[in-house]
Amino acid sequence: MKVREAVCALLREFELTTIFGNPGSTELPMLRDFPRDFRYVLGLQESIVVALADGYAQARHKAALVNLHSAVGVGHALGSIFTAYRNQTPLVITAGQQARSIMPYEPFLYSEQAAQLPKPYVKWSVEPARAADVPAAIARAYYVAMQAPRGPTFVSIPVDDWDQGCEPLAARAVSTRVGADPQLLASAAQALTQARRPVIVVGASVARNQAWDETIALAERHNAAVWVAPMSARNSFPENHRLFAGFLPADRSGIVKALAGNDLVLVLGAPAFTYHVEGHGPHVPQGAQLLQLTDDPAVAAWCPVGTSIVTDLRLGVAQLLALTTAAANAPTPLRTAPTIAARPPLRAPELLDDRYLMQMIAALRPAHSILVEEAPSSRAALHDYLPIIERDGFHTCASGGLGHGLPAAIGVALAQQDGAQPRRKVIALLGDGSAMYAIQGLWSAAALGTPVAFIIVNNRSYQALAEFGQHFGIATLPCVQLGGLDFCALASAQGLRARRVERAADLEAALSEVFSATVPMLLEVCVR
Ligand SMILES: Cc1ncc(C[n+]2csc(CCOP(=O)(O)OP(=O)(O)O)c2C)c(N)n1
Repeated sequence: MKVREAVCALLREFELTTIFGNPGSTELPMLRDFPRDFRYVLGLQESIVVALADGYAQARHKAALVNLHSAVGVGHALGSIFTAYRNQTPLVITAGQQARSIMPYEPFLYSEQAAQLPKPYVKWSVEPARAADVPAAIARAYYVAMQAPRGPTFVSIPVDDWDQGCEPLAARAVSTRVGADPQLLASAAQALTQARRPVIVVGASVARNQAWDETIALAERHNAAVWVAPMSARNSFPENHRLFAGFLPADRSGIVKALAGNDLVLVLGAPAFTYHVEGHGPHVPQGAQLLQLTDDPAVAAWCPVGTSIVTDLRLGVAQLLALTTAAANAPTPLRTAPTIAARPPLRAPELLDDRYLMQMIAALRPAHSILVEEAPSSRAALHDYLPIIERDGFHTCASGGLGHGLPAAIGVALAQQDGAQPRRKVIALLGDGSAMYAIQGLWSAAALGTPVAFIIVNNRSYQALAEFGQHFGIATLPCVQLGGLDFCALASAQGLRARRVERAADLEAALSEVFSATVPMLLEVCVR
C-alpha cells in the first residue's frame, strides 16, 4: 500500500482524524484524496495551529495531530511547541520537507536539520530514513507523546514519501501511565498518617491525570489544607471547598511563609516549586518534610529537598488512600482562604476594573463553563472574585508564553463541539496585549463556529510588566503602553460578532449576551 493509506489507517486507529494545520507546497501530497472521515482545522499561522491543537488535546485527554509547513512553519510554531512541552500536551507534530531526490541541491523550503529544529522541546524527533518507515515513525511519535510525562513529538516527512509503497502497520497497546515504587509509597503513606499537620499542594498533573476525586478524598481524610502550586496551569481542587487554602506565590520565602506550621508538605502533580523571582534560604518551612508525587522523572530529579515518587497521579493518590488511615485527632488545618462568598461584594465602580469584571463573570457565567485565561495582571482579581469549582474548569499555559490562550480556548471549545458531554461553554479571558499575540486565531473560531466567549480585559497596557518593573526598582518603562487597538474592529474583520463596554452599568447585559451566544463572540471590556 502507499504511505498515505498506511498512515491514514493508523491515524484512524489512534483517533487522530482531525489535522490542525497550515499548509504549504511540501504538505499538499499528504492531503491528496483527503478521506471523508478526516477533518482539516486551519489556523492562519503555525503558532496558532499548535495552540489550537493543544487546547483540543487537553480537553479530550487524548493526543492531537498537527501538520506544519517545513522550516519556517516549524519556526513560527516553536513558541507554542515550547508551551505544549511545558503543558505536557500529547501532540504528534508532522511537518513537510523537500523531496528526497533534490535534497543534495539545497532546494527551496528545504529544512536541512529538520529533526533538530524543534529540539529540545519535543520528546522525540525524527526524519525517517526511508519513505517506507514513515508509518512506524508516526506510530512511535504517538506512543511517545502519550507516555508520561506526555508532550509533543515531531516527524519530518519528505514530500515525495506519500506516494511510495510500504507495509501496513497496525496500532498496538502501549502503556501510558507509570506506577509508584511500592516501598517508597508505603513509607510516604506512613509519613502522611503520622503527620501532625499535613498540608497538600496541588499542581496541573492532578488535572491532567484525572485525579480530582482522589485528591479531594485524600485531603478530607487527613484534614489537610490544600494550596495551589505556583503558576499552576490547570485547576486541581475546588476553590469553594472548606480545605481550600489559596494560591502559593512563585517566590521561595512567600511559599515558606504560607506553609509555615505544617510538618509535612505533600506536593501532588507539581514541581516543588516553580519560582518566578530569585530567592534564597530554605525551600520548605523549618522542620517540615517534603513528599512529592509527580508524573515527571525530571521534575523528581531536580526537587531540592525531600522524597520524590514518580507515578501517575490518579494511581499514586488512589494507592495513598488505600494505605493511609485518618489521623486519630485530625488537627485543624492552618490558614484557609476566606471563601469568596464571605468576601463583601464589590459595588459597581465609577470606572470599570478587573475585580468587578471577575465578580460579574462569576455571577453570570453559564453553569459548568470552562475558563481559559491569559490576562496576566488580572490573576489576583480572578483568584479573589472568580472561583473555579469544577474539574477541568480552568486552563492557562504552563510556560508563561503569551499567544496560547486565545487559540487554546478554541481548541477546548472544539472538543466540546465534538461530543464531550456535557457541552461546556468556553470563556477566554484575555489581556489586550496577550490577545494580540494570536489575534488571527479569531478567524478559526469564526470558521469553525465554536461558540467561545472572548472577553478582552483592555487596560491599554502591558500592565503586568509595568507592575513587575517595581520588583527591579524601575518606576517607568518605555515599552508597556499599548492603546489605539480596536478589538471590535479586529473581531468583526474576521467574521465575529463583537461589542465594547466602557461603563459598569452596561456590563451585565453585555456579559449575558456573550455568554448566551451560540456563535463565537468578542466582548471588549475597557478597564482602568
Ligand atoms: C511570548 C511572550 N512575550 C512576552 C511576554 C512578557 N509578558 C508578560 S506579561 C506581558 C503583558 C501582557 O499584557 P496584557 O495581556 O495586556 O495583560 P496585562 O499585563 O495588562 O494584564 C508581557 C508582554 C510573555 N510572557 N510571552
